[in-house]
Amino acid sequence: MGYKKDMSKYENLEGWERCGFGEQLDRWAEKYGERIAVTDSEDEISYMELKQKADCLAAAFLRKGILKGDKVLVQLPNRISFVIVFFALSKIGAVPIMMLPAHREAELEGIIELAKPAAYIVVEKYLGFSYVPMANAMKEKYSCIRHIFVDSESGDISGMIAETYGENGAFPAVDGYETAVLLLSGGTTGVPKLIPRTHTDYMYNARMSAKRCRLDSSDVYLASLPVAHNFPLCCPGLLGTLDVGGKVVLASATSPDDILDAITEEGVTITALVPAMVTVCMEMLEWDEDYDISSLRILQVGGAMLEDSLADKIIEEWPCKLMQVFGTAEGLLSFTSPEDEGSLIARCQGTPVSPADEVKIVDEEDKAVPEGVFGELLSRGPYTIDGYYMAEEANKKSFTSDGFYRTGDKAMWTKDGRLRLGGRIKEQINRAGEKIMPSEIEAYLCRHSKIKEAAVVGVTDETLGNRICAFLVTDDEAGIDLQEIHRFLREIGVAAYKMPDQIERVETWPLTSVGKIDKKALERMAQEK
Ligand code: J2J
Repeated sequence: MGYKKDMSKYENLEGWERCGFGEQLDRWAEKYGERIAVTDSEDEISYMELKQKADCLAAAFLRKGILKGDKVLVQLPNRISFVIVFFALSKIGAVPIMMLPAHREAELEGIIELAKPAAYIVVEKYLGFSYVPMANAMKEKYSCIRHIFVDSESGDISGMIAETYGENGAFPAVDGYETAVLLLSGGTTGVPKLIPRTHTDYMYNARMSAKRCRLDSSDVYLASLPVAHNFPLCCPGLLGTLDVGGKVVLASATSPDDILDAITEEGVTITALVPAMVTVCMEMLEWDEDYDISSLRILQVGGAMLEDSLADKIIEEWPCKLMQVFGTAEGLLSFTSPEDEGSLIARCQGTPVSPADEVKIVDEEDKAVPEGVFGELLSRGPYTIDGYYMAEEANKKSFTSDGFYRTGDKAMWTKDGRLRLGGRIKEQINRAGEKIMPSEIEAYLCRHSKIKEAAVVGVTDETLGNRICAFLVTDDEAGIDLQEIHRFLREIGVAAYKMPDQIERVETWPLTSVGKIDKKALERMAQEK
């Protein structure tokens, strides 16, 4: 056992509250009543209704045998049912695992083997994909999954809510220091990792983010990234907006027209995007003048390196404040402030959102580096985890002995005391904000009969940040093309965002002085093609 965080250390912090999300929702319902809490492309729901429906669904989950502490895979897109499910599970102390709609069998299997979920909640169909056969196959293969609940027009979730309507279930007591949610980590190794966040630390995360954004009940927050991601869920996202009595708009897909339509129609005041999305939205705005984004107060941009030139362009062209957001699902958040000068916002990722965040930037020997020098960013604090879920070995690598999380990111302190990120130290591909472990893709590729060896690298790409390039040693003269690789990866159930964008065949590997595959050399080779 490594370092264990002492939660009592944080009890005097403003915004720190030992309370579950279920109880938070009850208070919000009392305070904000009939105000609209959430809208999606089909419906809207008030705070009071949200509480009532979450109560009904919680009672139904209990009745079906979901117990406190059970893990539940949740794979729902951005729609109101996601929010009801989240709070219903919170109310009974069951723990949602935040799968993305893009995940397929390969990702699910890793997570199921790790967390042994008791149930799996899926949408019936989304973006042309039917989830029920996949869910059934998982239930068939893994006996831990006792239930599948389907969110459909006619189906389970709404039926379960209707069935228990008006029932006032007694729910198990939930302590704020218990795990509220398991988030997925981008990770740097081949094994999937889950991030356990407690009710208290996650609410604190939302509140400190909301405070930095000066969020209040007049705000309309647009979630266009998949809301299972930490950024739109809690930074301040859905949870931070509900806490202040604002309105959350859930966009059903992350496309520029959906985003710009929602901003125009809903009077959105704040939204969160990854740099790649900002670029396409700007292109769209250039040739379609019907959009009106004048309601925007803050545009949060994070999840991947924001080029200086794009930051300057946003500041010049968007009618709102740019907020640079450096975030990790493991905890640490660092944002610029709405009051900062534009020139400063454009060149840094601000300061940690909590006064109790401890941040260190260190060299290879874990010694602090001076201002202006890049090193690895480490963090510890009230809402940063002290370990991944059930991952003792991985934790030894990802945390220092005194509990600092090693982000694997290169960062420096600027002369005005701000953080500036400078890319990755540890291997990880960041494709339009989605994190991809090269070793995971390499393992999938090696399952193909024609592929003998594979090395995957992230290559700098103007729109995506990184594109995925796979170098292959094959035993087939005729070779293998990108289409065949995609078909194969789809067949074995790999999420679409992990598909290589480029493949290159090699006969031999360039090697480093210690005899490892020289990935820097591969990156250069891929770039030149
Ligand atoms: C460079 N790299 C960044 C930034 C994250 C808000 C925003 C993003 C995430 C997120 C999040 C970056 N510049 N501004 O959880 O709440 C890269 C770093 C980091 C990794 C974390 C949030 N903002 N990154 O992206 O857990 O490499 O969280 O370590 O998915 O994204 O990824 P993730």
